[in-house]
Amino acid sequence: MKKTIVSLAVLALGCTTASAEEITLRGATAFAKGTTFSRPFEAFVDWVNANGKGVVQINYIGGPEAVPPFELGNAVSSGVVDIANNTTAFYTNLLPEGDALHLATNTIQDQRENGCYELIDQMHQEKVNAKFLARTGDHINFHLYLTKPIDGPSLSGLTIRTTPVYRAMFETLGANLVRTAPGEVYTALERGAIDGYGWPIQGVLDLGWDEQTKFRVDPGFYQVDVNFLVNLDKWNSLTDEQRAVLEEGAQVIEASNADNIGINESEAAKQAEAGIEVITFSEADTESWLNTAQDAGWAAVAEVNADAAEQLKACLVN
Ligand code: 173
Repeated sequence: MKKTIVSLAVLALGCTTASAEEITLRGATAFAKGTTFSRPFEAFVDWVNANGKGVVQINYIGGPEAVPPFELGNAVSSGVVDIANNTTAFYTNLLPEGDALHLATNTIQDQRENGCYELIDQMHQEKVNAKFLARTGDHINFHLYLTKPIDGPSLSGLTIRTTPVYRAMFETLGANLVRTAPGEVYTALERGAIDGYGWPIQGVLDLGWDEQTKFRVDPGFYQVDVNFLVNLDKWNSLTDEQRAVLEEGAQVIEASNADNIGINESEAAKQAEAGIEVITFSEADTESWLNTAQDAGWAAVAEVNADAAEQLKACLVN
């Protein structure tokens, strides 16, 4: 009898939550609104707002003008924003081992299949107080862009704008580093305060940096991770139906990561049209460029958390 009452109560409770009112999440992005690395998130917001009517909606409050990029991790962790579009490089204060994510050579679809997604989600839940909902940016490499030419991997004597993505590699190659948010790059170039900067293959023209950029070093290295994070307390308070909308939308957007392969090509063509020349090295120097990227990147993660580095490498690199 007691058992029946308890199950009825559980059922009743289930019904109440299932028919809960529509919830609106506050969303923010670390990148300027309408630019390359905000676009997948904006497509996600549109998808949720179209498919989640009566269930879950997102109020997109904005980009760096609303929350500074390096503060957005704290904002989603504390619940100041409910859902954030952010890259691990901007929240290393909370998850230093997150630097491993851009060292991935496989895709988020592979990571969902091989268990890496759960591991990454768990790390985010424990250290960022956030649900790791989605990863965008697969297939997009990072590059070094310069205002003056170089003829080999040495960056000695150059001052380069960095984020944690490029720090270990560029430091190993001898550069002087200045860490800035993307919003400060244009002015730093204009003033001659930097000789170059790290940035992905996409987005340079979007930000108008082509006006101040003369060279791009090929090949690119690493792989962009721009992630959707949901405050964990908020996530835990959602109904199954609300979560299902967000998870379905996340996977729809992740499927479109494949489009990046074509977009990369058209971005490279646009850079060439804008007068950005490509610098390539000898075969041996190219190999050392790429090896330094990988080795310095993983060594930096291992220094922070050797166990995490080992576990992540096993499922991010194949
Ligand atoms: O260079 C950066 O600001 C950076 O780290 C980054 C990460 C992901 C996408 C674009 C830029």
